[in-house]
Amino acid sequence: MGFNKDKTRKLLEDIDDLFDQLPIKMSGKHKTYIKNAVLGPALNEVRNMIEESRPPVMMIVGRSGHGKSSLINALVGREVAKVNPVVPETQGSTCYEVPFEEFGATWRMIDTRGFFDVINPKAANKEEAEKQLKKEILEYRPDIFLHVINIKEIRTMSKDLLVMKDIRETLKKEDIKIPIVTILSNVDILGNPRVPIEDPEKQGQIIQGMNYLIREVFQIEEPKVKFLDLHHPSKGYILREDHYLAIIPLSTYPDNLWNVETLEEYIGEVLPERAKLDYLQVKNQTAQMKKFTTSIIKRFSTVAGGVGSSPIPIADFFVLTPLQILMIILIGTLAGKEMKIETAHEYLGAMGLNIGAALGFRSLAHQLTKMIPIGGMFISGGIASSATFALGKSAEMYFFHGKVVNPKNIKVK
Ligand SMILES: Nc1nc2c(ncn2[C@@H]2O[C@H](COP(=O)(O)OP(=O)(O)O)[C@@H](O)[C@H]2O)c(=O)[nH]1
Ligand SMILES: [Mg+2]
Repeated sequence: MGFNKDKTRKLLEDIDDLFDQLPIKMSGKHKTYIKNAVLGPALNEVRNMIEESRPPVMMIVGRSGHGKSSLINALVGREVAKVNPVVPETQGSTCYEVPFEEFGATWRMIDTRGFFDVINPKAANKEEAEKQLKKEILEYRPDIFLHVINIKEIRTMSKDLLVMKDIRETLKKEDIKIPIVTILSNVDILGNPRVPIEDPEKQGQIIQGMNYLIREVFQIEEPKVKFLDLHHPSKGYILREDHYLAIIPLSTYPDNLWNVETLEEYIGEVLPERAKLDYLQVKNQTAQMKKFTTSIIKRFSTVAGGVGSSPIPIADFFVLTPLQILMIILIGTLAGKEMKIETAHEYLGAMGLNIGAALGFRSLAHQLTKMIPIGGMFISGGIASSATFALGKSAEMYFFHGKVVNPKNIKVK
């Protein structure tokens, strides 16, 4: 699974070779023209998507003992940061490079250990704290801040929250928009620890905690606040006018995890495009992944449409097949399949085509043309584009939802 960079390069080379091997009846000059006009842009698109993708960088701030390490472990799904029941004395940030080998992905988690602890709660050395944090921000360039606050202590944390608010505003002036999520940890031990988190009274306490923050600390009017989950207000708030500030209550206690998935989804939505691939592959979020798929299908159909509008009359649908095979494999990979030719085999087999196990790229191309509705003598841009679009949608239904729908039965607007 996953978009390993080496595998991607190899696949793109194979696709390029495939085009040269196809028995297309046209002169070398025309063939080169079509290759540059059709395959070139698609290969570049994929190359950019993969080459430019980079690990997401998440910076975790908050006082010692409030649950930073526990949060890192809950997000990553295994223990990477040491959880300390006793407040440690060491200071300074730790950057965890977290590999997910099975997905070919990496995350960068920065634990700003004890950073806020230098602020004396009585003396107002807010400035010093801000200066230090800004230095680290410039060093690590985080995509998101996760500010962890033990929900039981929110009433004494307004200084820390305002430091974050200030930092956010300074950055905004420089046109740097880094989302901040205020995490309210330890909701499981709010009130009576024995009572389940779903208990109405506990839910009420969670909501009270969030309301306190928006009213008293951030001083936001309630109409500007939206629920992250419409049916469960306790799962978190987000600022309606400014998508980049959210409050999410959590329990990261390993035996009693609660609401971590709301945070995971929110992160998936707000990360910059380049950092999304490494994040979403690990978190396997179908909704967000489908956005990638949608844009790939659109791009590839547009590129295919270029065939029909080329000055050379083309009677051969073969010219489109390398592009389409690549598209099928990409969609499969986004849905968690391996990035290799077998993924395209699997799809065509599911569509009822007789695909032998040992078939190579060329035979695959032959089979593929059987699925494409051919409209007339020459390929028009419209047909090339809509056939590619329908094929992409069909592959999406298959890989993401396990549905077998022939592209011929897909209506293209
Ligand atoms: N019950 C409960 N305990 C938590 C939660 N988050 C952290 N803890 C505990 O609080 C202590 C400090 O947590 P840790 O993650 O090391 O905090 P850090 O100092 O901010 O990194 C540990 O004993 C954790 O097990 C939570 O959501 N619920
Ligand atoms: Mg820690």
